[in-house]
Amino acid sequence: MLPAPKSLRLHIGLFGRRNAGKSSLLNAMTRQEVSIVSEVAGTTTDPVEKPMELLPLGPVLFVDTAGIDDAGLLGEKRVEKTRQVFDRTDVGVLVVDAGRWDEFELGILQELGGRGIPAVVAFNKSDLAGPPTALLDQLRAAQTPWVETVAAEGRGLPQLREALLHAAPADFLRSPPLVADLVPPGEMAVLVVPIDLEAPKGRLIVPQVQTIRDLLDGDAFCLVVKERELREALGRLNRPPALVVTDSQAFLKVAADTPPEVKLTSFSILLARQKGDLRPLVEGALAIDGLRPGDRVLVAEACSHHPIGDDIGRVKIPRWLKQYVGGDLQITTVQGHDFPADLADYRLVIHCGACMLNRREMLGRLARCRQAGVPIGNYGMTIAYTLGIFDRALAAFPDALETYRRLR
Ligand SMILES: Nc1nc2c(ncn2[C@@H]2O[C@H](COP(=O)(O)OP(=O)(O)OP(=O)(O)O)[C@@H](O)[C@H]2O)c(=O)[nH]1
Ligand SMILES: [Mg+2]
Repeated sequence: MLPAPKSLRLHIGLFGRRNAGKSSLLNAMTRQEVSIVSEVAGTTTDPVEKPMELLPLGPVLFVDTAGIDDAGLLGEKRVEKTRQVFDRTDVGVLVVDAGRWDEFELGILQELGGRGIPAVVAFNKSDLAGPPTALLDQLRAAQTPWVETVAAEGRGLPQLREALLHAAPADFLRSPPLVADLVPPGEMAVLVVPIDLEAPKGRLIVPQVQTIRDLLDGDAFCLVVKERELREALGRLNRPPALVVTDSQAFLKVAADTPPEVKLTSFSILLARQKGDLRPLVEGALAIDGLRPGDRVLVAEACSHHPIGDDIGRVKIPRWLKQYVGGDLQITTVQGHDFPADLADYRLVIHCGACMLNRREMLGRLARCRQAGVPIGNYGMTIAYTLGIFDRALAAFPDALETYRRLR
């Protein structure tokens, strides 16, 4: 895969007075010595650019700038260069020096605000001094997000990452394709849709409908069958489909009835890719091996459907996990927008495909799990893993498969 071109990266500009720690923050975020750091005010003169993959946001470009409280002739030139950076900034980070706040800081916020650029305030050197409470009240009233950091020690960086995720403009978080990239125009996908007790009367559920729509948008064909009819339906095709997508509850039967050379995945895996990122979810699936009887597991479901019968989140996944672990587990289920702020007690989180969440919210949950050091898996991936068909379920996604091979 080619690295993302610069133009597609979220440009994050670092602004603030000289010596506030802008370059130190950049180096801490990238874990590299990208910019020169020194106690001499005015160390950075020209803007320094650094592309990186900032999880969970994706490809970004940091732009470190010269402090713009500069005086003198050389200062004017630096200020001019820094001003140009505003023109290409998608999100601005105002780096504040040990709580020091006057018209410079206010001016930067106004500059960003006037251009409609979202801002995050990083109160750096918070080991020396924090922000005054009156200022925090003002920021709160203006709905300006802020975090406290100690760049030199890497403190506050996960919080800064999450604040950047929330501040990023919506179109940067535009979702990757659901399925159309996996099925070329003129090729066929077979969708396996069990009609069980939980299937709503007279209609299909959101992931199924969205998959059909995406295939049509991509000029592909699609054939929709129940799991019982799959083998017969495949037998009637005069060439194999490009992809079989199943409800993950029918994974085992569908894997048995689909020829091994045909790519196979589940609706919840397709959704998980579109709404989030499959790579951390691979780690989550592997973490099942580390579960022990008595461990706490959080099952998170984005929709608020009324569970009946053998509900996947409440009955089936808990049952499969307990069988796999060989003992009881303490399972908590949350639905809708509920997601605990404190994840520290959980050994594992298992999430649905998140068709009812937007990408920002799902990426935020991935970030929160990462920050808490708690692995997060996905319904379909968990089921595929426990059934021993993980390779097959990931075959359509080279990135995720690569992560799996590396971690295994
Ligand atoms: N105590 C403390 N010192 C810090 C922190 N972050 C940076 N510093 C120190 O502050 C000084 C300035 O850091 P830089 O990263 O060069 O600051 P800058 O904002 O890039 O400065 P210019 O490029 O001159 O505008 C250096 O001596 C850093 O080691 C922090 O969180 N706490
Ligand atoms: Mg600098």
